[in-house]
Amino acid sequence: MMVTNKNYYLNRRNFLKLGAGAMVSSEAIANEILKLKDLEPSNNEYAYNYVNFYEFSTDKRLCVKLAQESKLNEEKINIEISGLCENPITLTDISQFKEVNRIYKLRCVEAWSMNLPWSGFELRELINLAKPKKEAKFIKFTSIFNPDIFPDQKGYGVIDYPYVEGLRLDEAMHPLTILATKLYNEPLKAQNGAPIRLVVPWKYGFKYIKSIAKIEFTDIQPISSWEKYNPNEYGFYANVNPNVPHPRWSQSSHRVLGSFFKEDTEIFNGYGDLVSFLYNDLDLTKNF
Ligand SMILES: Nc1nc2c(c(=O)[nH]1)N[C@H]1C(S)=C(S)[C@@H](COP(=O)(O)O)O[C@H]1N2
Ligand SMILES: [Mo]
Repeated sequence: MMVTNKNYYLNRRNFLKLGAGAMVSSEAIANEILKLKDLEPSNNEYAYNYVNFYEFSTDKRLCVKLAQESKLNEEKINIEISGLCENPITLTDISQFKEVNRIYKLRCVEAWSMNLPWSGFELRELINLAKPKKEAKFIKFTSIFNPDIFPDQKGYGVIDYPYVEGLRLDEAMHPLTILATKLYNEPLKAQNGAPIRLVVPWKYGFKYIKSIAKIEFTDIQPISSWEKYNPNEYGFYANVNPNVPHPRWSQSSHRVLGSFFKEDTEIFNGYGDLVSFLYNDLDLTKNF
């Protein structure tokens, strides 16, 4: 069965209040987001075995084996939150945040997708706790750096480590953006970014930074690992966009893992009704 994204529709008027930052917990948005649950999760064999985690390996299956045998399994949540905020903290206890369960479509830049049932909490809860200063415009995320855990961090890696990602503060405050600690109702497996990782469903999968160790509020746009690796191929925004091809392949359609069929790729991965207001002033062709 092919899953479509037509399961939700947004009351735009109520949502725009969110854009203005006034009503962050609008009931209308909460209801729309709850409807996302109508998406049917892919068979979990894909999420568990078809994995991108370069710190272990570029080979999708080998990195699963290496992750399962690694010391990453012993890591507890420990995120240093710093930079331009009033309340820098080390986050170890997430019980203070409301647990949310979200089934989202993940669209990888490599042109495949799967539907994943995440549990975690909205990133904006953590941001509100940290109290960003006025000058803070971006959030920079950094993965764990530990060569005893990650073989590709010994010597020269395939990409520069630690893995870094970033969001604009308003993207990070969006209620669709979550930090996930569980997948398929189980604590994140090592290969999926234990103990805690980012999920931003309207962006390509490489934004979903795994095994987060650090979160910083900044006034300048962070340079993400893939952007640094090749800025012509991987931009900062990484919004799913069928109209902007990757220099080496089309992004107009993708393979749905577990299905024989290809599916047309939708702008913002089908979440445009909920997020397009964030980009009214942006040329999406230049800011890909
Ligand atoms: N630290 C880190 N995070 C990462 C990656 C990585 O190599 N290292 N790969 C990214 C890519 S390209 C994708 S598609 C998703 C894949 O997440 P999954 O393997 O849990 O499905 O994680 C992203 N997060
Ligand atoms: Mo990816």
